[in-house]
Amino acid sequence: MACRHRSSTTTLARLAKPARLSPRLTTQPQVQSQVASAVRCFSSSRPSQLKETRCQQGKFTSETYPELKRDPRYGQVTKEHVDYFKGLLGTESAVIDGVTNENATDDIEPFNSDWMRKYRGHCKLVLKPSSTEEVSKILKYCNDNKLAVVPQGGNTGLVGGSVPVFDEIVLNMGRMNNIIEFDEVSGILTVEAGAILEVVDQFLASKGYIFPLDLGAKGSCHIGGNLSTNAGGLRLLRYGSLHGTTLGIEAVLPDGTVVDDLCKLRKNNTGYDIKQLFIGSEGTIGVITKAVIQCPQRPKAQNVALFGLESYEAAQQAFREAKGHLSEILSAFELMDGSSQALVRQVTKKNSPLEGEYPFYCLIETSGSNSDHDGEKLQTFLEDVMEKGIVVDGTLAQDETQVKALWSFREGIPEVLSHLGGVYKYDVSIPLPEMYQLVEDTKARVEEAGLLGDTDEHPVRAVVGYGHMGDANLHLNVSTRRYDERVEKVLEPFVYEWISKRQGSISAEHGLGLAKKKYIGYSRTPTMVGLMKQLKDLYDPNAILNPYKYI
Ligand code: FAD
Ligand code: 2HG
Ligand code: ZN
Repeated sequence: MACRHRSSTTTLARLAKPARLSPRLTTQPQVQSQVASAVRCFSSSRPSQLKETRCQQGKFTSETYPELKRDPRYGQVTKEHVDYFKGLLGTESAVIDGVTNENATDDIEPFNSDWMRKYRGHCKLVLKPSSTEEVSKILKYCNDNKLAVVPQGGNTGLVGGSVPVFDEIVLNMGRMNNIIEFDEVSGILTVEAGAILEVVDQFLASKGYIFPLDLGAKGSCHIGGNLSTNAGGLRLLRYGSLHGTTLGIEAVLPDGTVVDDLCKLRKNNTGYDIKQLFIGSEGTIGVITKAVIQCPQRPKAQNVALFGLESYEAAQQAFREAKGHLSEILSAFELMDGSSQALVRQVTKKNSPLEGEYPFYCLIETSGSNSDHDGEKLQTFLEDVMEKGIVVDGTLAQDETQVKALWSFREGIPEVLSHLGGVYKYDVSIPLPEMYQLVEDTKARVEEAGLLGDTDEHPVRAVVGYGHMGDANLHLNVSTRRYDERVEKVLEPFVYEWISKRQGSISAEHGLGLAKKKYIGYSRTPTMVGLMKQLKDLYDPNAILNPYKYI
């Protein structure tokens, strides 16, 4: 796909120390006068393509966590129920029936297991509605018959929230994938919840707009899933959170009530902003069926640079300088540590884009409307950080292929780690000065416990840190050869206590799901948790939606 139209280029010849830039990629920033579609209009991490290489799906969640018991309040799904759903949804493909058909197990398995292959349910019935009316009828019937339901989007969630624990029905939104309306003047998009993020973004690209969220799972995740997790992603720094860019929502409550708040106004101060409750509630109070999103103009000029740095301190200085020099055109500031990059190189067999190896790397993206202006700003920034010795080595993408290549060293990390075995993931917000210390302290703890090593008897292969430094959001990933209870015990609640002591958040962007069910109290006061429970009881008095998860 042709993503970039090149016009003039400005060189980095004025750089004080151009020789320090890697010779493998050229020293000219990519600038262009017009970009018709996404600069990164690819999905480097299409989860569905990778499953074969990952660790085999093992235990059921109910075996891993024997303390979780099936709630006897819920009914068992029977043939009679299945007949009702088949009558309602009509086509065969809309109902995957493992209740009356024993041969359906293989078809149901992808809906039962999560992307990490860590959580696995016992669901026997998958429903795929094609309209809000069908969602409403399904939920009403389930509520009346006390059948538990797990709403599911692209199933790329990383906290075990998108798959059942026991025999909950999976309500998969994949058939509700229409782009309903787009206003080319205001940039306001109305879309069904099951539309895939990348597909929506490509549509917007054809209109000169961009979706305000971008993340590595874009080839699979749904807009409804993005809203339900309040996903943050790679450009939150620039476009803000979905709490700000979502103008309207349509959702169905567990009793079948359709909440139509498909507001297309930027300003609407008429009482409580109820739609915000659905954003980030992880399918526990309603099923999102449609959304209205304010989409920004697609940037005409985009540049990506990758730097090597000697310390975390230098990374912080580089961020400060980047904000100072690049301000409104800075669209991403990502951090990767040397260990994460070593694993990327090991698995992908790709050469580093820089000459040497560094303890830290930063990826910077700028997005603007005037290529000459952006090029100039970037050049001054680069000169500055190199002259000051903040950045030791750096490289600037020159064309779309290089842009993709540089991003792949960041976006590819989760995929590479999952290829190597199990991963204990901690997605946390910590004030920047102490952010990376968590990785070092965790590594020391795992080492002390004798769990980290190069040989097979050590369950832990590496402790790595990377993430959205521009948002003070760290991804601490403990890469293992296999999931091992001893590792989890060493990590939890240690990591959560560490974060709580620093007033951080135990879930920056992925949500709580099942993984952090027990730990919400490390980031929320009893009063806040109590208010959440009240809301849950109000919206879902029979607790049929996404049970056993954080609330
Ligand atoms: P699912 O995984 O299917 O569901 C997630 C949760 O939302 C579940 O609790 C589910 O019950 C609920 N849900 C889904 N759809 C609906 C609906 N229509 N109504 C109500 N509830 C619903 N996340 C980030 O924030 N930033 C990143 O940068 C990022 N990068 C990722 C990279 C990779 C390679 C992977 C695998 C994941 C990444 N994620 C990231 C996590 C994940 O992609 C996001 O959380 C995403 O928003 C989930 O969308 P989904 O459609 O896959 O939802
Ligand atoms: C990312 O930023 C995602 O790449 C995934 O949020 C992080 O896998 C993780 O821990
Ligand atoms: Zn992330």
